[in-house]
Amino acid sequence: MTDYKLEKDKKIDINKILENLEDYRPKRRGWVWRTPVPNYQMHKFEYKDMAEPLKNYVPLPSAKYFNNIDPQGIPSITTEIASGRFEDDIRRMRMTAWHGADHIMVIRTAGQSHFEGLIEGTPQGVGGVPITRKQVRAQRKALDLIEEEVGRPINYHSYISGIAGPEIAVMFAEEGVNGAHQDPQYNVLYRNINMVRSFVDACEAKNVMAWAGIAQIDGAHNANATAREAWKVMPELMVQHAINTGVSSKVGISDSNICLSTVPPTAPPAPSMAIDLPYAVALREFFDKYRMRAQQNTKYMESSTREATVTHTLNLLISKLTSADIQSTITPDEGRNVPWHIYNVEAVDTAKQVFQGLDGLNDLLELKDDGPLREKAREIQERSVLFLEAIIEQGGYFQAVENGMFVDSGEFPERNEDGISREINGGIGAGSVYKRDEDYLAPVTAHYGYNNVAQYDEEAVDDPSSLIGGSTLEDPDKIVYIDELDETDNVNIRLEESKPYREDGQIKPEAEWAGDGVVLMTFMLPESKRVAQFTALEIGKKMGLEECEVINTEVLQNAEGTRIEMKGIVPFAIDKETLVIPEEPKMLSEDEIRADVKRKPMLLVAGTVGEDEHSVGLREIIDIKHGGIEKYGMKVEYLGTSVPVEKIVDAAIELNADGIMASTIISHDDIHYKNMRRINDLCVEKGVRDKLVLVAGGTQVIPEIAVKNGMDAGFGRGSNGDQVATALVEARWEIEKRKD
Ligand code: Z97
Repeated sequence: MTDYKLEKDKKIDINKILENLEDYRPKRRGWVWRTPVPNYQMHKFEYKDMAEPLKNYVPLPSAKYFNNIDPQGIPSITTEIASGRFEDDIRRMRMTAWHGADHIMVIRTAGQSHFEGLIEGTPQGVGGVPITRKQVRAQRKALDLIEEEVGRPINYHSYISGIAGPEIAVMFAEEGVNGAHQDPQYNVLYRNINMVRSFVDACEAKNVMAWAGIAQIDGAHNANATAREAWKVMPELMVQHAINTGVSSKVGISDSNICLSTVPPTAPPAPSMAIDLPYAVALREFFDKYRMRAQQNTKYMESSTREATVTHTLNLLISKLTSADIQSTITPDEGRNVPWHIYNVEAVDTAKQVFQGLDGLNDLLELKDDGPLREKAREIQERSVLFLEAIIEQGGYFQAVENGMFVDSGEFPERNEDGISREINGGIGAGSVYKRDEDYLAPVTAHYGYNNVAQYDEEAVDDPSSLIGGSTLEDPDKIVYIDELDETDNVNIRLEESKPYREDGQIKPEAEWAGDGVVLMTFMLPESKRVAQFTALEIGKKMGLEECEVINTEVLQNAEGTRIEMKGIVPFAIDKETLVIPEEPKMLSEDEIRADVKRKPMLLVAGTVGEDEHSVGLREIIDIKHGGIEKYGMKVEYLGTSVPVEKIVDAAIELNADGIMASTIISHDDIHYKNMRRINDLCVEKGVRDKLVLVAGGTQVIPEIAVKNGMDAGFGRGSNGDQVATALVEARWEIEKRKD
């Protein structure tokens, strides 16, 4: 445990996370599902499919119209975070948790599957994070704090794959990891690890996972991403799911912790719903006891976030219709391979938004019981049964892999003969599996298979680790904690370098690492694609950006224009100390303004004054269509343009108005301020200044100078109706106070 607590307006302190890490023990073990709250009442709505809400959160932008509620759907929401520096990822975890993520998946550094054992320390990774005890412990500790802050358990996840799978499983059980990919077929097909070794290791690893309550996700999504035509592997995917599910179940993982990693096999412009929905239905029917982790299709994901988000949304509709249990989000920019903070948050928001919007859908619609949906689902199921039979005919799984049955791009039973083939006695770790001797004894917990404990102590048969007074699973003090092994590649060195941006008030833009300076720009160039790309780079250079790279190009029309997204690095930092930040204007809420107008109607006289014909700004402030003050029930007598100052004051007196709203754009010879002064002076002369609220606006108006010239409030460029309404109500309160 730790005394350190997060404060919502303060950054998480990575130094505090690293402090006394050697003594840190995780708060809990095992996967936690969200708690559904049927018929949940929030704001003015009754939700059908929502889980318990968060204590601290960032709602969607439009939540401001709905009392800032942030309903949380029932599926857990996954975000994949791994920039290569685990310390920076911790801040991203906190940001995504506030947006609704409760399944944080850490992608591993390239090639960790081929590491013979555990890695130690905190080296920087490539395309992911090196998974080590120190890194896992630090992130779990941070998540223990973050889950307390948001008020919901957060599941932490990485991979139990590769040649060191069982060692990683034990480390994950010791460190409180809650979910993991574990699928021996991944080792075999994608990492060329020997198949016998992989299945033996899987039994050991899954047994440890069962003990620790770690949810297991399979690796079938990789077939989808690898096959040339991903929709054709549907029958095989069902078989891959079945094989892994079968092993997990036999080893003892509970049904509710066995999750299938499913991916809709197509994306537009394919007619995706007609193919993907029957597939999801077929899966649900075959594997109804188990959980579905629905992952976005990455095979057909390019660098357009817009396109990726639409595919994601279609995928989410399938998740909703088939009740997925975990919704993965990836980052919608997976196609660019730029794992940025903003994209993780965006993707989590997309999933959250869709589940909010689709609440109650399954009460409104029903999937048809006949027609193409069922026919197609049935066909996929039949093809998968044929696939399974073909495996058995060939002599079993190992033989079928050797024969290249898997990841063939033909739709079974058609074959393209381009599947991945591995030899039974080949691959990494071949020949490393031995039958245990008769007197084999391992005094450890959650160990799979033959263990002759009885030869030593009959009483210890069900608890072999009692022979040594408990293994590391019972007695974490027995864990050997290694801090750092590499003096040049570790978190302390990186933290020293990024200190100015974390602790010393130097502010730089950030995409993934503290102080990386990366910015993203979107613009249109009225040129063809290649001309636009090279022009963009020149523009970046002239703007003073470094290492510019065009990361997305979309043609608007061959000759007329191209949409460019470019990243670059800002080479300077801004010192926080030098910033002059005016106090934030306080705004009344819509309800407060409405209540005051209801209490006492408000009438205003308005016009552009002097010789000024520019009425657009004033109309924006008045008209309900543009969010003007009319929407609060305020009445406005609009006198038009170029209204003489005397006329506007006389009209206010005659109508017994509450105030005057004067607008001027022209600022030559300070005429805008002179008009304000004259309005004020006339009101004083006529004895009404203490009865009328006076406000003035215009693009050149500086609020403080307007007040100096006799106004109650002034409004410059970018002001809106809400601000003016707030000022009017508050100024009228002042008048009433003075009268009392
Ligand atoms: C996901 N979007 O959801 P190494 N084991 C399995 C995997 O799928 C992966 C690894 C291990 C994806 C993430 C791809 N998956 C990216 C079943 C990777 C990675 O690279 O072999 O050391 O481990 O998982």
